[in-house]
Amino acid sequence: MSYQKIAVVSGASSGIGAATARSLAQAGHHVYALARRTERVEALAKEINGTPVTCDVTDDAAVAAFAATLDRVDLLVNNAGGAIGADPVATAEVADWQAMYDVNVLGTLRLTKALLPALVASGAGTIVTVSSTAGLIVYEGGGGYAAAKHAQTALVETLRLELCGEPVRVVEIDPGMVKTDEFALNRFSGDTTRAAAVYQGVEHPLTADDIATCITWTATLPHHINIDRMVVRPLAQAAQHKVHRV
Ligand code: 8X3
Repeated sequence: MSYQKIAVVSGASSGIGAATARSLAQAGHHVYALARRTERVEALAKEINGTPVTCDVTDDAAVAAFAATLDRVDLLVNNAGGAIGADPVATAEVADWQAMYDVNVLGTLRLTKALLPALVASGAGTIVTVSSTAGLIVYEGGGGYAAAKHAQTALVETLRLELCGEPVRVVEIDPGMVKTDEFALNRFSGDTTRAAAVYQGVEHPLTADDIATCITWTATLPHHINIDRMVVRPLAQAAQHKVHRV
């Protein structure tokens, strides 16, 4: 008997998370759209006929309470995360590093731990974690973000080893330059000039929809195919420091 697959997408209030929720719904999933901002996830869930979940992935109790409401889960997309600040190590704010570790790494850990029993029980589970090209390479001013993203990658790679033999595939998506409404703005505390400079002269930075397409593809392939790691950059970005600007 076929049934509608159940997906949980964190960080679904904007950007890649919201686009992924839409894309997975389009592909036939029932989506639990999870984020801190209730109004946003409610509007999105209404649009895609999904379920809104107000939940902060840095809150142990909130994640556990959410997991307890679910009967089954086929797909978890760990998307909640982001960068805070771009200070050099010499002047870095310890609190920014802690916050980035909490949401990117421990947020992934909390949700993954909480939903893993259900994902295993589904008999064909998938975990897609959105890390970053900053999980591959470092750059000046990106120390705290790169440290968190490298750690998130370490978590994912460890998990894949530990789940070998279980019916859960473990996928990592590493986006490069993606122009979303909030990523750069959050990083620079709402400074629109600094945020705009990130994408200055780049003809086609990736969009949230581009990454959602990649996530949905990896999650809808036949279940024996595990895309370990997908690095996705815009054509104009050959490497972290090699960006074509016009
Ligand atoms: C986003 C990519 O270059 O801002 O995760 O670190 S970058």
